[in-house]
Amino acid sequence: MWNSQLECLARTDLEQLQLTRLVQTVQRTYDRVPFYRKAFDDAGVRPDSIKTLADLSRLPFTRKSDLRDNYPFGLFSEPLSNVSRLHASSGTKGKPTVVGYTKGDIQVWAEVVARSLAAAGARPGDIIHNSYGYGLFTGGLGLHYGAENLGATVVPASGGRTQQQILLLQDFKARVLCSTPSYALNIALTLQELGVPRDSINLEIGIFGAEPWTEEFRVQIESLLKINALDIYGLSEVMGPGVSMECLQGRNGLHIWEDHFLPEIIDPKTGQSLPYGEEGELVFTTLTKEAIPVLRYRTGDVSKLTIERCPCGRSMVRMARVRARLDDMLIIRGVNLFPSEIEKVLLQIEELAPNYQLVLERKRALDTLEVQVEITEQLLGRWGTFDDGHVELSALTERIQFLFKDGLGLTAEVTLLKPKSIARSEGKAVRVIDRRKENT
Ligand code: DLL
Repeated sequence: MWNSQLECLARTDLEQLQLTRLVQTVQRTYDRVPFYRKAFDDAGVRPDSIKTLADLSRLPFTRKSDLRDNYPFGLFSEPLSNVSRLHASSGTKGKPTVVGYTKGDIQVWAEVVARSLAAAGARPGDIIHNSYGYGLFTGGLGLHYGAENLGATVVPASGGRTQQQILLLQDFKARVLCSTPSYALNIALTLQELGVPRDSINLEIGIFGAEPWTEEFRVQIESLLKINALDIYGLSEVMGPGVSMECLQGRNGLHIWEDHFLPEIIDPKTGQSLPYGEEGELVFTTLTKEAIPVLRYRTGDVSKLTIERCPCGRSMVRMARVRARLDDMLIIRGVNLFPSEIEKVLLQIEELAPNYQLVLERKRALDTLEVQVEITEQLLGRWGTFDDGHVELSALTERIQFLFKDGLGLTAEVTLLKPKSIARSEGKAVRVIDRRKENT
């Protein structure tokens, strides 16, 4: 354990620490950020009326749109002269959201990422191959500083140039791979295609996150790469990677580093806090952030919390693997579902590779879904050729459609593709292609 004193802190002491830090954060935001001052005044909440952790629920929420509306630096609580780094989200759905870090913030970040790496079984002296993108995305530098803090040797590979990354994995003998799960799959499939023997690489641990992935995906990656694959979570608005991490002993939920990030689960419709064990939207309040603290930030991520003891001995609450993002919910002919539910079905079918895409279209005011998925190299080898008239192709398509209907109540068109038809991920995978706007 990287910091057993804090990671195993008795709950009463932890809650006391959280309260002290919450009060400071509330006062800091009220005094320094006009947006928060107005939000407090509008809600009729005085900062000095926050006396217990339960008072948290009286504070107003912060949303991604608030960061965008105050673009770029409007929610900062420090002058830029004290901000030593900026990161931003990709901004594919509008203006990017910009976040800043003081030197102190970067130290805290390196601490929580070092804890996360150690929880996954990484050790000082390890070689850590970091394929998260470097740049405005928080993944690359976030893992980088944490790995250096741990005392590891980092290979700052970033995303892409997969064949070269494989050479580096073979020659430098990294024990730990940090990447998105979809990029890890890309590496695994490229290894197979190049005929690289598994024992020419030394990987034992994968630290995968930044996008939703299912337990079924984990099983596939673990068996392809012969490693332990563990889940790391985070978001730029709260810090970046290392807000929470699954531990090697428990492998069942991610410990939230609660001395820095105060979690809640709320009902996304009513905003009411939900008890442990109930699924809802994950909300975070930062407790130590200096440059851009956030109060009750609505992540849009669906999860639940548990306080049950973990075999690793850490006292910090765990969040369940993120099931989906609320805005990724699909509504197909009256059936509501998340892409991860489709992934679960697809990955149970041996003949299919874990490469898929969901294409949404609008035809005569109805939303339709086409599931495009690759068959495995092994199946192609058995079939010899791949053509539309292949009898087994239509039998397999029907079987998948039946499983969708039976398990999810979903009617979807299924298109089977040859291996390597879908562009391989180099960072966050693009799973959903929404053509509905083009059709209206
Ligand atoms: O993705 C930070 C990160 C980098 C996390 C590297 C883990 C590893 P953003 O680009 O701001 O930050 O995207 C944050 O990604 O709200 C989730 O929807 C999703 N996400 C992050 N980690 C996971 C995960 C980084 N382990 C958004 N499982 C979050 C599922 C995840 N979704």
